[in-house]
Amino acid sequence: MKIEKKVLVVGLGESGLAAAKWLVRQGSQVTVSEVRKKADFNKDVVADLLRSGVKLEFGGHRIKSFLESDLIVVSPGISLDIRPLSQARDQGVPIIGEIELASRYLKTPCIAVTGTNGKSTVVNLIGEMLRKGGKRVFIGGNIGCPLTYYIAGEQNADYVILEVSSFQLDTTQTFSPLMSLILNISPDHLDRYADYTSYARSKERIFANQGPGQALILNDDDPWLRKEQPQNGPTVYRYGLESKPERIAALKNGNIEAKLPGEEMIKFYLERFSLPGNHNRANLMAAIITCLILKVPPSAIQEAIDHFKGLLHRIERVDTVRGITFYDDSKATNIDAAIKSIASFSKPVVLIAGGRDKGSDYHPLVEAASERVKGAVFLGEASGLLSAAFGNKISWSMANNMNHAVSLAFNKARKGDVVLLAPACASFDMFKDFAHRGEVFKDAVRRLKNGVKEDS
Ligand code: UMA
Repeated sequence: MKIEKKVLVVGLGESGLAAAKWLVRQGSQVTVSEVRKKADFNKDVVADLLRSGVKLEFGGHRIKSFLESDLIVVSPGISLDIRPLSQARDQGVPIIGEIELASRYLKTPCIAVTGTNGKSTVVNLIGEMLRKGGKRVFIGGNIGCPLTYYIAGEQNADYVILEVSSFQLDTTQTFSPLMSLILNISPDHLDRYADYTSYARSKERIFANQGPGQALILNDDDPWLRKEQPQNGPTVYRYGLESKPERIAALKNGNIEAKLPGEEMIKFYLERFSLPGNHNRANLMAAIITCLILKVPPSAIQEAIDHFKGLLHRIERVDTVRGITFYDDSKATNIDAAIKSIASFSKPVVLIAGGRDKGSDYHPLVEAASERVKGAVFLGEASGLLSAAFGNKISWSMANNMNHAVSLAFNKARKGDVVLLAPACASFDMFKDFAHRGEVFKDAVRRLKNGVKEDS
């Protein structure tokens, strides 16, 4: 495939760096445009890029560079509405993302997973099932490793399993995975999208270029996804908690039963499945269907179910202090994830929430909290919005930092209770990312434990 001559890479994060390095090796004239200053970047990375021939423009976007390019590769975290991009678009300069760029050169069959919540868990579940079935996999995309790093190598996996965000899907044009999965669509990133419908439409782009012979796997319990009927497109497979004729998989007596059309029903046992909540059982169904379609032996799938360890910062048990157990669900960065997180516990919960608001409506969280949440601690930029939404429904306090939040939550809890960090917000107001927030939370729990004399 022909590679464009003058390419502008916008943003020098993970995806921009990967794209710039690969493009320059293919012979493109690459310029990187980045709002931050040169001093904010690792010296070796900058020197390496300059040595390879990449031109670097730091400290702001120069419109001229955008207008003079043959192609713009924009990073997912950058709004497509910034002026230089809209001007370039108006002048007909093609704008794509790193996933679109890399997928044009991808030779390995691709399984793409999107959804508001659960993407990383499902990507890893599918990865484990395929590995247990003897296949080699590459896992990447929004989960952290840009797809470009894979196409830059030998491309020697049997399957590429890609986590794709709505931001990444906004800049796809020809991306057409062998299998695509949409796990759920609940309001998120409403600071970037006009409304929920635009956000949901962005998720639907995952199957926009799929056709016969390709698969689309949908959570039938999700009201938006239930209505999805692609015309002349991929084969659709639906799953949900309750058994229904149109569903390929459902729960039955605490286990999962799955039956592909024309094949025998297969039962998967969940006694050893370590992830809590029905939302994780639904996530598991999505992974099971994917692997059954790929003819992974059911015994390998069951083995992966039995041994799958949850991911960090996703309802991760941290420790127990004086009979109060702390859980880190820092990855619950939106309302729906926080609601599902709370619903995973049968014990009384003290909730720690807050962070950077994403234009969310917090009232559904208040409603869900009324059943199990006995107290709350709010933190970060959104704490005012949260306290206004919660009003006098439950007792809440405001914290200045994570140590303070953990100690306030500990004081509100009693033996047998759970303290849950499920922020319902982004982390970028106080932390580098959700993982950093989770680590700071775990550290605060450790400090608390060290400072508290345990009952004998
Ligand atoms: N920048 C500009 N101009 C702007 C705004 C930003 O130049 O107007 C620069 C920033 O200064 C920064 C760079 O752009 O240097 C950042 O680009 P980016 O935010 O796209 O970050 P990357 O490091 O490229 O990471 C992206 C994904 N980030 C986002 O979508 C926000 C990562 O997902 C992903 O792992 C990575 O590509 C590899 O594919 C993270 C994420 O938070 C985990 N995703 C969101 C989520 O899961 O909710 C969607």
